[in-house]
Amino acid sequence: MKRKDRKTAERSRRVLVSIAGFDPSAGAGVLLDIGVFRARGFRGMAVLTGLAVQDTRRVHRVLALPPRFVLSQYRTLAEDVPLSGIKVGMLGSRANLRAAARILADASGLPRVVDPVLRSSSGARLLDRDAVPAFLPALRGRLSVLTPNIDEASILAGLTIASIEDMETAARRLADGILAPCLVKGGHLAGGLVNVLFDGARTRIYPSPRIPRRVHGTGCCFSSALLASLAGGASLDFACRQATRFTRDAIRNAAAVGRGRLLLDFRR
Ligand code: PXL
Repeated sequence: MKRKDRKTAERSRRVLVSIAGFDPSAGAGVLLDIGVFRARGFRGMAVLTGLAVQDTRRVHRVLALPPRFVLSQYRTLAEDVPLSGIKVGMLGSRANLRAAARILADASGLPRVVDPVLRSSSGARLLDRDAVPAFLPALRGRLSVLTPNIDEASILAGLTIASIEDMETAARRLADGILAPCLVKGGHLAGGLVNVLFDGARTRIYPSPRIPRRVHGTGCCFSSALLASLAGGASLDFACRQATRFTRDAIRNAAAVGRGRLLLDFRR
């Protein structure tokens, strides 16, 4: 077997797990995450935190699963399968935030990307209100990188974000709060699109052309692609560059499948 083929075969046996919600349209949540892991050469598995009633237009309802069930799904899987990285997305409830904190502490040797999902693109609440103030303290010291969008960064850091400088301030504040790097995704800011990373020492900026298309799932896509790069051995800087590009391409390839938002697509 050629060296490149052997490397591909080795990677496809490696497993990344998404701890997140179920979107039946596969536009976001664990189905999308597994698609990204696959496109980046990894096998994907999932631990469900909740279920949505959802189409491409909006989220109609969300049901959070019991935290013991979430923990049990993870621990059963992790005892059997060697995992190469963890991504946390929608959690639904404060109890599931605590469950995720325990899972992340158990997996301290692995790359762990946390996407602090608060609302869907259509505005539905995906984390109970009482869990929001508990979010940073619960995960402090238990992750490799946090990936909020502008709205999430603004709520979690407690400031209004209207510029790239504000994004930097929020990234710093959040990084201090969780004791890990923070990348603020700029997709929802007017003007040019940039992602802003504060890695604990310095700020880095990742520009990307804005593609004016009504999509959803870009947050899930970015955080999953970031995890795949980190699990593949990339530096945080290079992983952020790769994930920015991967997400841009997924938006470019997005297709109108239902009557609502476009669904992302990936090329291998
Ligand atoms: O895009 C955020 C998100 C995450 N997870 C699930 C979702 C959504 C948005 O709709 O449904 C399950």
